[in-house]
Amino acid sequence: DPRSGMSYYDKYHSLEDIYHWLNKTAMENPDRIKVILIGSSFEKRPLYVVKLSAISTTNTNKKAIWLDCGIHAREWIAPAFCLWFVQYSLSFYESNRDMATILDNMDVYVLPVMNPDGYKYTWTTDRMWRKNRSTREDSRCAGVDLNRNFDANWCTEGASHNPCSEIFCGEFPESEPEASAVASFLRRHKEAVALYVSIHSYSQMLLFPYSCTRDLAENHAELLSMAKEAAQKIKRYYRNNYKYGAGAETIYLAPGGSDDWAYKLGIKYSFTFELQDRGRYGFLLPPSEIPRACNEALIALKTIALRVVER
Ligand code: ING
Ligand code: ZN
Repeated sequence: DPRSGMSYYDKYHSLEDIYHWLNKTAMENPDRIKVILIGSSFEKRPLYVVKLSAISTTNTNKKAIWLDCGIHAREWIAPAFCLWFVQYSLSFYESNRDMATILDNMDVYVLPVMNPDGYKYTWTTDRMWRKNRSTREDSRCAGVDLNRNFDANWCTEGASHNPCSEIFCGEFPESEPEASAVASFLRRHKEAVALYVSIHSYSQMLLFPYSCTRDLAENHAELLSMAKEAAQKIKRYYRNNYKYGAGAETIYLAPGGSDDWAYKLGIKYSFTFELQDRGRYGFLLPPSEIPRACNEALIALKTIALRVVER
């Protein structure tokens, strides 16, 4: 509705809308965007990744950023951020120095909806659904927690073997097609991918490995200083507080998460952002809060990406 004064990016969109947006955005920006099909979901929906690049590619062996959103179905602000980020990158490459520095040095792979079946289900049936929608013969409960399905201390304390649990880890690591598609893509591109970022909500935190153990990551001090700088910038520009730290000590023990797995694969800069809010609306963050929530995440991502470029 043009009278509302809101843009496409200030709203939540259905899965069909997002697929349409992706197609349209790719068609309108053939020199900047490539769409890559990395696999399909349990219900056979395509998993599309947007590869964002600078137009002039004089830099041959470029590094890359991986960004995924919507691993958990009900966290609607996450896909909204991925769309926001793609649009921002396309619009502000020319005018924003930081964005130019990042894109001149790194391509960005964006997976806007990692869990399309679950996302669809939150629009049609159960707004508070978290997992994917896979089924199994031995249980009437559907769904695996995709952020417990990766091979990082898989299904130890902080995950469950019970299919009815919200944190069900699945039959085995990467049993789910969505997790397997992401893991396979990252294994194929691990030489290039220098920064892994996964977007969740809610609780306003910038997390990094490990979540699957209380041990500290080998470059813990560096990850901590990056997350701290990002949190300080959010506070300075948006007057909002984000906690930061290793997952296990900052939020809870959670094995099988994607950021821990990516870290163990060798991607030494690996983060999970928990966007707004801190519980007032929780997963039901109103659309009016999308711009601010996305700008906060954007400033954190830019801060950390710049540090990775400059390292
Ligand atoms: N939080 C994450 C979850 O999967 C997390 C926290 C981060 C776990 C990193 C593992 C690794 O539980 C939400 N809100 O989903
Ligand atoms: Zn989540």
